[in-house]
Amino acid sequence: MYPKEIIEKLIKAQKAVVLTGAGISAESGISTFRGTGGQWDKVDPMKLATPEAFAKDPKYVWEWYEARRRQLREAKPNMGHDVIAGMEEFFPKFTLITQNVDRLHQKAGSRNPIELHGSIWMARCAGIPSCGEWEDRHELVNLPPQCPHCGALVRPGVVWFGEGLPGEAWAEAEKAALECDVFFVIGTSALVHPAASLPETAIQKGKLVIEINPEETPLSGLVTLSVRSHAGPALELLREKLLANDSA
Ligand code: BJW
Ligand code: ZN
Repeated sequence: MYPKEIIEKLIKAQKAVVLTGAGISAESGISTFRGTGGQWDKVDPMKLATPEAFAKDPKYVWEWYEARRRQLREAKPNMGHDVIAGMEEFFPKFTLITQNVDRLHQKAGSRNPIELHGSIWMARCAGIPSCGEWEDRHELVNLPPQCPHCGALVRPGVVWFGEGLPGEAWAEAEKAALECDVFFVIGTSALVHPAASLPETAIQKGKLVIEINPEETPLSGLVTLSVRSHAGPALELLREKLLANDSA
């Protein structure tokens, strides 16, 4: 699965970046968005993951996120999350970038992941214009609450289609992609931009790019190594190989 020369390069790498998508949480029982069994087989993303959808039917959108929060409260990180958390100790400089809003990386012990698409555990004022109020949202409530500051509705603190990514998070992610020695892209269909442009940048810059995904993606033919496997077992094997070689 991992050629010897790749392992040797990884042992020497100083700066590593990991970009994750919904597939990393699949082994924790959380559905991905696209593909068979994905959430968007059952529901239309344009009726749920856009500001227009929330404006039209805030209750419907809120209930979908509430159902996901309910499921996530019980979810546990899996082997993939654990190995990625351990990479912080292995590589001298390590940056975790995630598109996921579930915070399972943090539950596994990753210290400071860059959340490109926000967090389902945050909420913010949906007023037009917004008063800018943000809040932690762990308590489950069936209806979108009102902003304590201005009285407008509160919306999930995630990034929907057509919305810009958090500026600081994006700048940090781009910088990490430009400066890294190795870029891992794990469990993402690589269809959603601008997140998918990060591995594309790393590829263009001639970095070592390793994809882990049981399915082919638009990146598969372009990366240095495409590991066609589920993230948990592939990352567990990688950890074994790195630790064995590191102490050899
Ligand atoms: C496993 C596995 C296992 C299974 N192990 N793997 C350039 C070109 C075309 C379009 C655009 C473009 N630039 C911008 C756009 C528009 C749009 C976009 O990208 N659209 C495309 C889909 C066509 N992008 C945006 O709108 C973004 N904003 C933006 O560009 O702002 C600038 C702007 C502003 C104003 C006007 C114009 C521009 C924002 C994107 C926000 C995405 N939000 C969502 C919802 C978040 C909230 C929520 O969770 O509800 O983010 S959409 C959804 O997709 C979610 C994800 O983070 C994101 C990515 O999905 P991901 O993680 O890749 O999951 P899947 O399901 O797609 O794939 C799972 C993978 O796992 C699969 O490959 C499986 O094989 C694999 N897998 N089991 C490992 N065990
Ligand atoms: Zn407000």
